[in-house]
Amino acid sequence: MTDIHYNHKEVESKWQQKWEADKLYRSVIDNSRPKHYALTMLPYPSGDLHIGHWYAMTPSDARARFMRMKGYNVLFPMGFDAFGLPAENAAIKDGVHPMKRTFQNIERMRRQMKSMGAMFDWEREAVSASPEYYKWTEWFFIQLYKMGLAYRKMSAVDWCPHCNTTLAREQVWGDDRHCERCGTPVIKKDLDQWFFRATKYADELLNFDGIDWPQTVKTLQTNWIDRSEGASVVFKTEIGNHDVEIFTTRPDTLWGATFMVFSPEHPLVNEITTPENKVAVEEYKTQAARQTEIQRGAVDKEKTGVFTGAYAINPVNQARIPIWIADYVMMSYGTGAIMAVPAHDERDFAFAKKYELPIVFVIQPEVKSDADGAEMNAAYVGPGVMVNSGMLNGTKVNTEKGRKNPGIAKVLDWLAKQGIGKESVNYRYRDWLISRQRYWGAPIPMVNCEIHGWNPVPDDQLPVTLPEDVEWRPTGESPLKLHPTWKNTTCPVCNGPATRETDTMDTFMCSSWYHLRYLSPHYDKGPFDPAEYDYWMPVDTYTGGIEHATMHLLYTRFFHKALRDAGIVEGHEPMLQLRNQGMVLGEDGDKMSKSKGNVIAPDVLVNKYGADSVRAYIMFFARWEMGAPWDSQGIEGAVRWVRRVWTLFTDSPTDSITDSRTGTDEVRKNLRRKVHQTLRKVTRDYENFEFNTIISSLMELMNEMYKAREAGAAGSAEWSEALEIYLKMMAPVTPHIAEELWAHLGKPYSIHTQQWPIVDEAATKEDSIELPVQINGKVRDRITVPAEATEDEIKSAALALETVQKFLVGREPKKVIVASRRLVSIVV
Ligand code: ANZ
Repeated sequence: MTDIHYNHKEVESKWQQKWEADKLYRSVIDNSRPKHYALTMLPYPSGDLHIGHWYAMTPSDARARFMRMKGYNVLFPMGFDAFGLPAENAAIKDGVHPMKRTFQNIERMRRQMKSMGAMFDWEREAVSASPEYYKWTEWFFIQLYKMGLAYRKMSAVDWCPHCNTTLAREQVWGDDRHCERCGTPVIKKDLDQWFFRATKYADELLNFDGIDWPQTVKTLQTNWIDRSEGASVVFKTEIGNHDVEIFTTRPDTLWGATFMVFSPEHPLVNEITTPENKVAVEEYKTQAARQTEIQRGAVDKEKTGVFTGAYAINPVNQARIPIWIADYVMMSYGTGAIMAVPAHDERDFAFAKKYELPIVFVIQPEVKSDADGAEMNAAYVGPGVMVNSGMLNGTKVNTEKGRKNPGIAKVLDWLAKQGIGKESVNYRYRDWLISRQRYWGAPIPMVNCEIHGWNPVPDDQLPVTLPEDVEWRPTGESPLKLHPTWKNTTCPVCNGPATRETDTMDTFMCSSWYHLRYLSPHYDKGPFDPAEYDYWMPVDTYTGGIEHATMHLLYTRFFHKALRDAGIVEGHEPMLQLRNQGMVLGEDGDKMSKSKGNVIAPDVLVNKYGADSVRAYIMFFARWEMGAPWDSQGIEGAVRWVRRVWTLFTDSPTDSITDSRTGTDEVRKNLRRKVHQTLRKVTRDYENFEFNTIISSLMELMNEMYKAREAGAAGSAEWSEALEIYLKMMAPVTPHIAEELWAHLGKPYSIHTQQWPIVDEAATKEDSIELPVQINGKVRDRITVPAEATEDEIKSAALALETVQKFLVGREPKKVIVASRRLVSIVV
């Protein structure tokens, strides 16, 4: 086996088979060891594992292996997020059943994943499209329904005309609002839909206490939820006396509201519009519907709108103000109607200027004494004093939001006392739209009866399984609806004829709880085995892409909180620590895509270089959280490292011999120092997910070991220790070759169950230290002193320097300071 040439194919397949046969990566409850649940995002079974999967998974695997060697009982599971549109779109295109395609793809990808040599515990594999999984997805839906967290509502939804389905807000991308999956521009459509009341948890989701998540993800979620404090105030229409509620962040400007603007979709528009304005209003509504919200909301967009002919009464001063409709007011935010304060809001200002509406100044800057609406050429948005505001004149307002602003707090109290308005918080965050008009998803387990309305399917009838005999037609209706019999059932209340919900669930529902299914993927008395839950949860480290920040990573937090309130899970958060990897780009620096022809296929690389080299290169070529363009030349460096390690180990004496051939004391001591210094650094790097510097440290140590061997160190105890520590440090990165060389050293199988070596701090100490010497704050020289030198010894060594003597010219220095043994500072 001490081949000169390293045969990666033979070595890797040999160990993969042995590890599998020995169940080396099987994770079971073990109360004698601390547990570590390492979770990495599960793939969609697209059919081929791409380099991005490797980039996400193999460093996560290395980290999990490191934790295992550190003494943790590690759970590192893998599965497939197997429902979803692509399989169904493909079925429509070429007729292959999504179930067949999906399970074939899984088969293939599982094989590819095994080639990574990762420590996945395949006995815990969970596949969201299997009935034993989606039974519990359905069951969870019912639990949320029973808690009042699932409800049905008619609403205008985002609709992809190509995929023929509704999309959640998160699945609508870009300024042009296109479908996340197929790129088609999204339109609005009215449909009866199921929602989860995620907004109930909006405030709690803004709280990240107790979890170690990247600031970027926390910021993205915070901005996504977009909490905004203000007031809701009711205006009355002059005719019809309708209540119109508005949301404003500036209740202090109420006296400056000189008109109202309704969203063109506002339900009162038809009623209040006077006959002579009907035509113009209808025309305007039609053209507004053609635009996206982003286009409509752009600050610099030319403001347009039409007068409805109706008026409202401003409740603070009884002013009669006109009601307009304009597309810059969105039905999806606040109440869909605003009070317009042109003097202090830029959009309202532009609108008032264009349509010659009055501008009333109500916040006076403290410095600039006289300003008048008519002369303003921009809205004033700064701090100041309330004027033209009746009783509240003189109130100072700063630019803080909500109650934190004493002026606004005063206004809010006044409004409440007068019964005009109340404090209110508004979120951009919406309830989660669950319904999809598709086949390949978990059925929504609800039944509708003419007498008893909607009721959940009884537990003993779960899962509601998908029928296999369906027809593929892109009709906009789910094939479940077109199926001749599937939807017919009986009412759980009266047993009379009833129909099933034919929509399926958003696949993000399946991935919101997969970490729980891994605990016991075949358990049938509940979604998970409570004993497994108690031992393994919560997830200790979660790794995956940041692109999920406002989707999966937010859904799963909401879902956990809902399950907590249902008494199903414990704790406030499902995943304690999150780390995001960056992206591997094509060699051209662009995102990899088939159409650009810049896709790197891991299978080809594994075949050519071996999994260990691919893993090592992936960890080496970029800071993990940053990512970088792929570099086909660069991988040769990793390959060379692996080969040189092989040679170093197979081409050196391994037995301890204690004669003159083992190098000088100096050589052996230096080797040991370097080994333990590297170990300290590498340990820290594994802990911090700094994979690239692990590899560079190992490369550096290897060079030192070659030098030490030249100097005769091979065969010494220090040499043996170096070999052993070296293999342990590389084992998480390159598990196969490490196992092979471990066996070559005659050590007991398996290296992956060995304890992580402990740093001998004493051995890491340098013999001497070098310090810069400053004179009057400027570095003028350096000194080298023995590592154990005292402060006084360092001082006299510094003062003895020729450079220092020149500066002193015979005088005594004013001050000599040795700053934490790092720097000598002399003041002359
Ligand atoms: C009067 C006012 C005066 C406002 C002023 C601002 C400045 P954020 O911070 O994003 O929550 N608004 C409310 N609903 C709207 C809708 N559906 N479409 C477009 N605009 C809407 O913004 C809240 C502010 O945005 C609200 O406060 C309202 O304008 C506007 F000097 O009310 B404001």
